[in-house]
Amino acid sequence: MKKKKNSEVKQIDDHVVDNKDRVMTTNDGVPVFDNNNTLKAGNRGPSLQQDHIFFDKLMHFDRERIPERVVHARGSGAHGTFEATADISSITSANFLKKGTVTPVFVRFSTVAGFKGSTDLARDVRGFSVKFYTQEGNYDLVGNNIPVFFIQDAMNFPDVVHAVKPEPNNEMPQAASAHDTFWDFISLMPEAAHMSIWVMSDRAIPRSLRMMEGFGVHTFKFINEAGKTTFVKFHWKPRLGKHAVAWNEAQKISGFDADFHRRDLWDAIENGDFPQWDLGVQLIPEEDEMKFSFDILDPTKIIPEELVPVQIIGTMTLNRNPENFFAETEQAAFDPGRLVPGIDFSDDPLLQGRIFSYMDTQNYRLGGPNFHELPINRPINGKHNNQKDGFARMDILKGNTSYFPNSQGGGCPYHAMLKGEVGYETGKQEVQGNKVRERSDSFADHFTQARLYFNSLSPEEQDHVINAFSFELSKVKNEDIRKRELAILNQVDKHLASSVGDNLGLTPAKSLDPLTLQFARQNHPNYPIQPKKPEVERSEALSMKVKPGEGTIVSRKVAFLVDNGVSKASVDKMKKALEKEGAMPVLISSKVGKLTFKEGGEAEIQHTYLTDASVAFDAFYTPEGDSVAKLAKNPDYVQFINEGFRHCKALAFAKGAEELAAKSFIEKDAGVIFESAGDLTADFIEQMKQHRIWEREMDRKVPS
Ligand code: HDE
Repeated sequence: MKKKKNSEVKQIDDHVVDNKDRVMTTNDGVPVFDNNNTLKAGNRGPSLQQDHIFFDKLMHFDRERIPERVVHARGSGAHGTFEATADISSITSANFLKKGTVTPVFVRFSTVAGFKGSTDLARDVRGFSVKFYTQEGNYDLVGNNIPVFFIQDAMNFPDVVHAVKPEPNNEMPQAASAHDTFWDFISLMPEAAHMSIWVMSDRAIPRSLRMMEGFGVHTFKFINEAGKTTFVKFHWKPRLGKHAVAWNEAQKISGFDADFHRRDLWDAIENGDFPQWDLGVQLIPEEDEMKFSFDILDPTKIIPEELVPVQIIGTMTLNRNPENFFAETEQAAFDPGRLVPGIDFSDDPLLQGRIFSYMDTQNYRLGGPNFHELPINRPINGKHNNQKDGFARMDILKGNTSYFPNSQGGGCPYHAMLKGEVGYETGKQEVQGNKVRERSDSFADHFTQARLYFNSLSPEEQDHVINAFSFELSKVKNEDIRKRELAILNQVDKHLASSVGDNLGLTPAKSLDPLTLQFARQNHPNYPIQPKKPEVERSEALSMKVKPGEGTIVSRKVAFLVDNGVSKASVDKMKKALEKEGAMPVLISSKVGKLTFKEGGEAEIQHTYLTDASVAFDAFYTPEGDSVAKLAKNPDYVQFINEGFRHCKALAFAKGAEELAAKSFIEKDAGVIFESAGDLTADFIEQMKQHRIWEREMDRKVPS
């Protein structure tokens, strides 16, 4: 793939090592004569202490591992660019947001709870970290794919993480929140109610990293040239729409391809299907800080788009895979404290706690304070200061002055104010108050927005939330915890609580559990506090259901279920139509290698019923031909289409293959397209655009 040489790419390329046509050397560059045999006294004798070449190799190997991230350990990264497309210069002085400016970025998506090698399809929040290499230094927008958080104050962060991670005695379960310690914590923290409904919704099992939204979560501040503050919430809106898999699918994908999301992102970029997101902002004038029924500093709250619309200010395109996972994705150090002029923190107490943690953890994880010098972390505009030494220092500072002020070094590096240049300036803010460990009662309404989210979902999405809570709480062994959580759900929505209760054989209590109340009163002595009337009770933007007439099938994978003797004409007709819409047909047959067509000629098969699973595809097409008789006898084929049906995906059958539907549980139904009944290709594409045919799910489950 042709590489675009922006300054970040150049900075990385300068460090790329290519071993092609090179002799192997030690780490000191000494050519290695024999890389197979250690030095021994006689060819059957003991190894010699003087084998420096072997020690050089083993010493490096022994130290290849670094601590994985304590959270968000599992991640996938990509390079790209961000282009600012709107004039917001009256709101922020941020240089990279000036209309028309193009800035290199590196993005890392992650799950939160699982270890580095865990499955991509865990039910979990996804991290959405973006490093902008701006001309005024690096800016990191370290967000998630869910716009709210479990807790309101940074003090509770290690606790929520300990609760969700595998339990400390037996280190189980991996990458899963369905266990006692997590729900014990959540059921004692009513502030987690809102986020827990998001995590139990389809948002927590995205179809693709390319098909999820991103959120800055906290309220931040924009500062303009005159020093005026505007509060801001950040949103990433995916051009491919927001989509999920079904929970039953997620569990199976985890078995078939634990790298499902990583592979999908990698392949899309390699294929030139560059994923794109628009960056949106919700702007709140400083004077309106206290205007809403909720506190904009509370990270368990969204600002509904109906109240403050999202304005698009730029587009991000990911167009280059890393050369090396460790050097780039693993060593990338993100830090929400890393701001550029024109952007500032708000007083959100969760955000304030993050300002310390990231720098601290990078120092530990990357082995000392010089991690900024790793190619992936270096600012492209250069770093000039008097900091020096430390493990693995790479910059070689010229001259004999490393202090300020100095005269010997010409007073350099000088600070921006001395020459009237732009430097980072914190927005002015009047601050008053006693030193206290307290929480504002404006943070005490824990259920109104949880209800807003649940009410904004379609009936199918609500059903998924109910099923997810039922699954998770069924896995909880302690019945007191189940009851406590049910009581919380009952505060949110009666239907939600009673449906989950039915599945657990429990009747939800009317009020919060005394233990939950006791903990809530530690933060708010008068809890529960009468909530303010919400401005909106439903927000369309929160549902993921595709609206009629919308939707795209770009980059969707369609399984063409074939075998030797399949009709080329029947394959090609559908292939052409799908490729025109940007979808990806994939031929699946009984073995890899050559596939012979009915009309003669061959195709190369890379995917088989053996290696691939129905859950990895978005839709299914069975072409006609002599293959039909073979497929009729192939249980793996029948499993493929049954499962596709169960997961509400579109299925198309060419005229001569229609009888195959009857071999499974599939009948004439929504999203099941028979060529004899209409326009095969157009109908198929129309159904695929909806992402799923959810109506089929409610009452037409089939075994698979
Ligand atoms: Fe993080 N978080 N976090 N977090 N977080 C980390 O930093 C932390 C929070 C998020 O792709 C760690 O480099 C505290 C909210 C992402 O490399 C650590 C608090 C949001 C990533 C850390 C929070 C996030 C991290 C672990 C509460 C959404 C992955 C490794 C006060 C807005 C970054 C690391 C990447 C990673 C601390 C809460 C997002 C320990 C103390 C809220 C996307 O520093």
